[in-house]
Amino acid sequence: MKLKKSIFKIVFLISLLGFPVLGRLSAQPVPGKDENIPFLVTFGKEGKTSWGDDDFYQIFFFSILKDYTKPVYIRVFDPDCGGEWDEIQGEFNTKTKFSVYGGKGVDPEKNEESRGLLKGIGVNYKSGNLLASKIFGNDAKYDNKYYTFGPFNPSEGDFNARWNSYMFKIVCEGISGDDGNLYKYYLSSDPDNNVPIEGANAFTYAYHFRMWNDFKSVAHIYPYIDTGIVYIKQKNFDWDDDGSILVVSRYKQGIPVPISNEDNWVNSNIPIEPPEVGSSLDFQFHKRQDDLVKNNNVVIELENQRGDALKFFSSPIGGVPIYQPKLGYEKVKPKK
Ligand SMILES: [Ca+2]
Ligand SMILES: [Ca+2]
Ligand SMILES: [Ca+2]
Repeated sequence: MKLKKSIFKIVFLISLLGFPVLGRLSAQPVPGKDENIPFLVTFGKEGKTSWGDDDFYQIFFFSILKDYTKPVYIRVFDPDCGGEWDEIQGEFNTKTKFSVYGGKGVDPEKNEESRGLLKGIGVNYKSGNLLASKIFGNDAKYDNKYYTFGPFNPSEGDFNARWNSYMFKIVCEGISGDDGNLYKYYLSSDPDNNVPIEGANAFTYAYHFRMWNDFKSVAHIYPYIDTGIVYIKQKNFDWDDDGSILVVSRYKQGIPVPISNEDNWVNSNIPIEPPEVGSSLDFQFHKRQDDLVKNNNVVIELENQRGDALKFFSSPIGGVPIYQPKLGYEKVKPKK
């Protein structure tokens, strides 16, 4: 038992240091295991954008390899807005709608609207066949618990040949009220437990998340750099001037990017080098060390030089990128 405990400790410490943990091809918790993000966040649409959600909805995609033919479930942790975890404004009066889509129109590589980034009248990010939907208010029945959507047959998804996978989409919308709903997802083969599905993954194009209320905590998100990318434009929203955001990769030791403060977007361009193509970047979110910024909600989006949005994968493609000094050297500029 003691040995087991120390092995666990070592693995845990290694994972904190950012080394890839082996045997982890199947992991569909959202946020992902390596991300160190406590929750996704979506506010009711009567909320203020200064609380950290720019558009009051969030879209995630799940991909399931073609060979997997058993039923799948999408489990939502703490789907209600009230009780534990959630961010109260006045009283809890927020209603949140979760909707699962499959079929034609879901695949965001074929249908740009499906990504949820285009704004304006007539834009439909709810494309595809609605497979299941439920509205949650302040309901103790679902507080600090999972609600399970499904079963879904993987072939009900939208097939994408490039990834050899069926795609599903889950949309979370804050349809009324002004509180922040904090929640998490898990793509599972079991309706009552979190059982990973081999070869599955999850991704989004606009990541809305909550930071830990902890000085030492570093959050990570992992965009994938596809072929043909020369530079990327990063956009971060409502970072509350909370420390620094660094970009790490096989080639970059840590490049700080300009950060947002309150209710604003800050953009900048980051060059991409050939050794970075076909791997993931590690966007690291380091909290400031003087005053603790509490309940920091933030939004991140990326696009390439052609204005095409990048995916953030919950399980980084190619694993967590580790800086390799032999490839080059770029010094971290410490902030403050
Ligand atoms: Ca409220
Ligand atoms: Ca919640
Ligand atoms: Ca914020």
